[in-house]
Amino acid sequence: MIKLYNYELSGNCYKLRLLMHLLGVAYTSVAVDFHPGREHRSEAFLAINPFGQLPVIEDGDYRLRDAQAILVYLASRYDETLSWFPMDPEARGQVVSWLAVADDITRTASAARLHDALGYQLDVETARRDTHVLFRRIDDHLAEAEIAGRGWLVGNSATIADIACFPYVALSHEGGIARDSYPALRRWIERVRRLDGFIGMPGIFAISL
Ligand SMILES: N[C@@H](CCC(=O)N[C@@H](CS)C(=O)NCC(=O)O)C(=O)O
Repeated sequence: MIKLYNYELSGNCYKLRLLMHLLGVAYTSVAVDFHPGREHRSEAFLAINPFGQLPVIEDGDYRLRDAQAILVYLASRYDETLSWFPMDPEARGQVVSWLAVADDITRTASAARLHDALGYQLDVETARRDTHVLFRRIDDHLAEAEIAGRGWLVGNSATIADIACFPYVALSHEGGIARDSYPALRRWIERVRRLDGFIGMPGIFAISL
């Protein structure tokens, strides 16, 4: 069974829990005391991931770090529908371009949240300003997609691009970043929350249908 090195409040860990639920993939969690214990910097954890970051998974003898890489792995290995990481070369390229945006969202919106929620010392104003630049671009992209009759970052159905970008967008208020000016972004959040098999996390609540 897959083993996830996990911190419940981490959006990067949550995106993996979410995809595994959506795919119906069983997993066990190993709790890592990210805060306040800083266990991700312990010698024992650095032996698992020398980059000192969560998340990490182990699937049998195979170990993989980096949330976006793990989404690619999980979809490629366990998605029988081939829809979460589509095979079409153009769609696949677009999905990967959004996985890179997900990392930008971690560097900005997640940083602001770490500042506000966990007291990290960092330049929160810059993090918030850069988040708004990203949110404006994502909102514009989603608004254009809606006009073309689509509701997702890539194509006509949800992909790992949506799962990768979703958590820290939906948690942005915890970093003092309002989403009032981004109506298409807000509608997209609701669509993700309505996915069959969706689970929430603290700060992101599942809709009871
Ligand atoms: N690109 C990495 C970023 C992961 C990341 O920033 N993880 C956070 C927890 S959510 C972390 O471990 N931060 C500690 C650090 O970077 O020192 C990924 O997507 O997995």
